[in-house]
Amino acid sequence: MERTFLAIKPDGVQRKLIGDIIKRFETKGFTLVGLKFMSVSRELAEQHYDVHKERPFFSGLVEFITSGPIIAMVWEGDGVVAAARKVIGATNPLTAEPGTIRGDFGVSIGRNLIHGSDAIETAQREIALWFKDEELVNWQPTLTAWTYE
Ligand code: DAT
Ligand code: MG
Repeated sequence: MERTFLAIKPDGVQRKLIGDIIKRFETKGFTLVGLKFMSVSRELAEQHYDVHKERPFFSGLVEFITSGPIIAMVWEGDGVVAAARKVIGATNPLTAEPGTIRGDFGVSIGRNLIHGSDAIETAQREIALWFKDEELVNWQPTLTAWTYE
């Protein structure tokens, strides 16, 4: 079963949007398999954003993600990587569609509330970076048959 890594960034936590954000993935039909409320070390932040290390906004990204607690999560389901990106919306909240998390709750690109893996291989790398195997829970919700045909 496909899995993706999602993280509610410090702005989402500070603005008390944790419940609203998680609810969208639950009601969509995806399954939570890992969750932790945590501070992010500079080292972990730099590894997570390694792909952006040459970009001018890299240091700002690292500063921001380490500026307050975050919620790190792994979600599971058919097509969850691409579907979660759609639920999240475009990188810039100003152009993100209404109905998406960023479109409904954000304005600035540097305060876009949530991270989501952009591809299956990225998800595998990010899940391994953020979670130990024993922190992930293998389970099947009893309602699965009412969500999956
Ligand atoms: P996404 O988070 O939609 O996957 P990304 O991986 O391209 O977007 O960039 C990672 C984060 O970096 C993004 O959530 C916000 C920030 N960012 C991206 N482009 C930026 C830009 N042009 N100026 C400032 N911050 C930017
Ligand atoms: Mg990205």
